[in-house]
Amino acid sequence: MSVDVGGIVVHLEHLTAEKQAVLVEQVRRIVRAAPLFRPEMPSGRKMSVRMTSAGTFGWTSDRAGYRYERQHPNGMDWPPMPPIALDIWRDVAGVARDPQSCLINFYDGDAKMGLHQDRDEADMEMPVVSISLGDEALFRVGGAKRGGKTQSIWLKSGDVAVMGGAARLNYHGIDRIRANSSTLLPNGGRINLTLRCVD
Ligand SMILES: O=C(O)CCC(=O)C(=O)O
Ligand SMILES: [Mn+2]
Repeated sequence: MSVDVGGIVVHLEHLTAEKQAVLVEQVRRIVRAAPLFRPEMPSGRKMSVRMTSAGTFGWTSDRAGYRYERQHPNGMDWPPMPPIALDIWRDVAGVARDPQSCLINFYDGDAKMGLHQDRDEADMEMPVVSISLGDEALFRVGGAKRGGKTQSIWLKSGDVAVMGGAARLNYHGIDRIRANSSTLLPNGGRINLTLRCVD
């Protein structure tokens, strides 16, 4: 089943518990090779989310701004995209291209992400596909202009959100995590995978 939240299509329980567990293993392998880091925002404040990436490009940020890089801050190329994430993109994205970047966000119980647009990519015709694993997250969605009305949904483990079409530039963010709401990750927390075409 899917629901529309301010133009963003959320496929509820898209991933079986088994697939979620395999995807977590694929993410663990990536994180062992390309450790999580906590980027600085252009303001100089550190993000509360820790992140890493897989694929040709990884998203990163520091005082110089938001951008994609071909290497992890430690100088290595990003590991290959997790195969299950690629399958999910091909199921739901509705475009012929494959994604070039898989951002891996890790939220502990206190982490959140402020309202923002995804606009560091070249082709806004390409959707953004976002996969939730682990603890539930309160996802807030607005319109394409800051300051308008917003709607919220609790994203659960296995849900997949697609930001495409008119909703591609909608503001969105994570207000909070509901700690211990899932048993998928033994130490709790939430993993979000965000798949995007970059160039
Ligand atoms: O964690 C999420 O569900 C959203 C992540 C996000 O919007 C981003 O990384 O740009
Ligand atoms: Mn985003």
